[in-house]
Amino acid sequence: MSTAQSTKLLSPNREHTRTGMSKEALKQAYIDNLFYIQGRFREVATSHDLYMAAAYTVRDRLLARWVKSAQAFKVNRARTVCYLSAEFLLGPHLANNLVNLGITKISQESAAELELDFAMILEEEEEPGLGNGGLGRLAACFMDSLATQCIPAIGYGIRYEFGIFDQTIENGWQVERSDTWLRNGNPWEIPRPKICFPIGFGGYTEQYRHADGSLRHRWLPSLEINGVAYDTPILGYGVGNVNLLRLWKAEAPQSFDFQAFNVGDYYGAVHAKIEAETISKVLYPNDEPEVGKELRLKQQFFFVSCSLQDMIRLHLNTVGSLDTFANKFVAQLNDTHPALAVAELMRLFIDEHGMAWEQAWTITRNTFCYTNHTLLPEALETWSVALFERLLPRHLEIIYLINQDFLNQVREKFPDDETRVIRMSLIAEGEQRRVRMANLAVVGSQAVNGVAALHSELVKTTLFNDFYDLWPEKFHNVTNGVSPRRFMVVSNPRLADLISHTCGHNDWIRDLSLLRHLEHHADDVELQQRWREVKIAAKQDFANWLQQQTGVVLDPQAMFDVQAKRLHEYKRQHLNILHIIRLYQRIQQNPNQEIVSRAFIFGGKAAPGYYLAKLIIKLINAVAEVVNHDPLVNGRIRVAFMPDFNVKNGQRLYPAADLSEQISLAGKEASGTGNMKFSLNGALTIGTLDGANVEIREEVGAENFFLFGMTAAEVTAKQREGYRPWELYHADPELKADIDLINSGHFSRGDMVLFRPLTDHLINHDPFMVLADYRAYLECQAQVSTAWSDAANWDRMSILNVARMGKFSSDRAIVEYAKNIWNVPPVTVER
Ligand code: GPK
Repeated sequence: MSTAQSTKLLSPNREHTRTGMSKEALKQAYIDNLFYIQGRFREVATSHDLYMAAAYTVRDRLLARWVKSAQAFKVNRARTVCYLSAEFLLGPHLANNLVNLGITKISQESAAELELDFAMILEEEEEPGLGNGGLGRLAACFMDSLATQCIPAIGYGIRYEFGIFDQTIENGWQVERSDTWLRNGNPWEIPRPKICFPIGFGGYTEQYRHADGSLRHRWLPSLEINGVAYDTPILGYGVGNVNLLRLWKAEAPQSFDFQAFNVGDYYGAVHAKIEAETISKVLYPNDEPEVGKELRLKQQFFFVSCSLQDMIRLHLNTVGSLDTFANKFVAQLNDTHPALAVAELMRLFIDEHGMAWEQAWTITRNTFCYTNHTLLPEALETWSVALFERLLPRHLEIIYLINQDFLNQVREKFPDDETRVIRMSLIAEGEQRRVRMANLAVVGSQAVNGVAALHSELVKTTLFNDFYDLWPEKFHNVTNGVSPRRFMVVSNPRLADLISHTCGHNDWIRDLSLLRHLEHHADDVELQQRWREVKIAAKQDFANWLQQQTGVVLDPQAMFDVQAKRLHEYKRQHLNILHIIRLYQRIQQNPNQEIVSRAFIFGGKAAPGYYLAKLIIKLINAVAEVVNHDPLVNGRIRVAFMPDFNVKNGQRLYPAADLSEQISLAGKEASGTGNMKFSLNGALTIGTLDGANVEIREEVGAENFFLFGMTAAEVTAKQREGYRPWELYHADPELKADIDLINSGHFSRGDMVLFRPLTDHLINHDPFMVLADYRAYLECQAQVSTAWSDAANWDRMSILNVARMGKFSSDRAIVEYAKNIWNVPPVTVER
């Protein structure tokens, strides 16, 4: 665009550039923003400047709706959901906001007229990676659906300065690099320096006589820091509703260094300031196992206290009394990370607002609901009483009091059952006494839910069986879902267009059950053909990107067999590798056999301290190195590890998959959500009866799902009778040959010890029963290959699969929460 053109665009008679949705208004706004916010004209603008101008253009349009929403919620005194989560794995905002505003097409046209590279501008955005995996991404999908379903909501979390690390692969190993997502600024957030709360740590508690004559407790912390709000608007799809994501940043108070400064310890004072600010510095990068670090507990208390103080402020602003707090708010605890909220709300009510214990407890219990996301024992949070006492002395007192009342209730209902009391206590006794956060969350909540039908059953019958005996009505299931906006419309526009064209409308984007209509067309040869073209095009796009990232070349005609998720033994990426090694050995033995060409694609990060998970990444890359260069294989199988699997790269991958690997040991994956993302993009699933796989299979039909492996009940039975993996290793010659080939150094340039920690562990312990499911997995994979060979039928299955996946929209999940758990009605905001 020439300077003359920009001048022409600056005409006085134009639609309002802050809110206008016409092409002219958008173009005008873009030029203005480039000029007035970035201080650039086109000829000298960097690609980042061009992105920022686009982001601000979109943000203005969000803000108009946001203010309107805030007004509507205030006037209506709307009941509001507060989603408390230590993680929000949002992914890039720009493309999603364009879709939700309904201006993707017109923006593309505007960009073209301004001679801008639209795709390059979208590519420029650095995603906020404020989460690890499924749990954090679920929170982000829920924010999208809350707004889309017009449910007034605030997401509360932490504004980590460094999100999940960036992963690179060097010499086959994972290398972590810090995620500096804020270095170029974040156009989507608005700092609110005046929304700021003091957060205490340490010190002691005492009783005192309050001015009103009552005897009260108070906490005198030894350290106080501030939490400052940073707000991001979250717009719903095709509605006027905008909700608020409010993330807290830790700052030292102004007065912080005053005393130290006066005695001359300026350096020490600055150091203390830095210390305070470390609280929101970095996300802990481990997915399920808890690290139990002091800073992590500080983070949890920090964001919980900020959020509750904010909720109290908001309520007192409009109502003036806390008696109705639980009518105004319902607070969802996303796992136990925010479970301290139970004790903190009690403290705020009692110590700060003079409420009586009984009333405070009733309101607290009516406020909270808790979602459990895992049964893995190593992931269940406990904190040592000693640490608790040092950091949060008043909260420990309150937890003891809650526990006393609670255990009396247990004794009343189950007399003479002290072992039950010991199991249910909020405190685990033993050499080192510990606070059980899950028990605190259950006791302090009115509703507890699991995230898939199987998981919720196991929650009732195993993990929280004692609590289920006491309060059966408290337990619910809400099967997870994913956002069809982000994981279909934004990430796979070709498929979205084909679906809309076939259905004759795009209403399915807000009511995913309407995908059913595709069933009528599953046998339509023309649709099958176009379906296939869409898939091939997505595979080609992905292959191009992957080649540029890794040098590995994939053939889009090959089956893309994909496993992308956090690296964890329970997810069994190593089972997948054993299958690849088996195919490789079969080719070595019989090079001329007919085999189905497959590209095995892996993606996922390992927790930096999880040695075996990192060794599995190394093994994948080692196998890739050999297989990809073997002349006998001759390209018929390819193995690739895509680096840095995050939301942005996931969006490239989901549309390209033919086969989705969901092969966790039954009973271990609470739900899974990647399974839904792949399936909604037309991949067929090979999977165990675990998590939401069970329901996916129910929906798409057993004949369209490749099932293998033990059931959760069989797993338990086998563990009970004694599992002996070494017997399986010796009994199955192919299994033995696969493991032995790893140990021979074949994939490690003769190094025979490199992978021993992994193979020894499999043979001698195998906690996730890889060997037990190995044979069934191979047989199932053979069925997959047979099915693939009938291309038309595969396409038909793929269409049916998508047609029947409507249940797995996060919109459905949010409507269930709103009706069955939260009791929150929608409030529609005019567009
Ligand atoms: C569960 F406990 C946890 C955790 O710390 N992090 C995490 O991502 C996942 N999860 C489960 O592993 C998935 O099965 C589930 O779909 C997801 O949470 C969302 O519920």
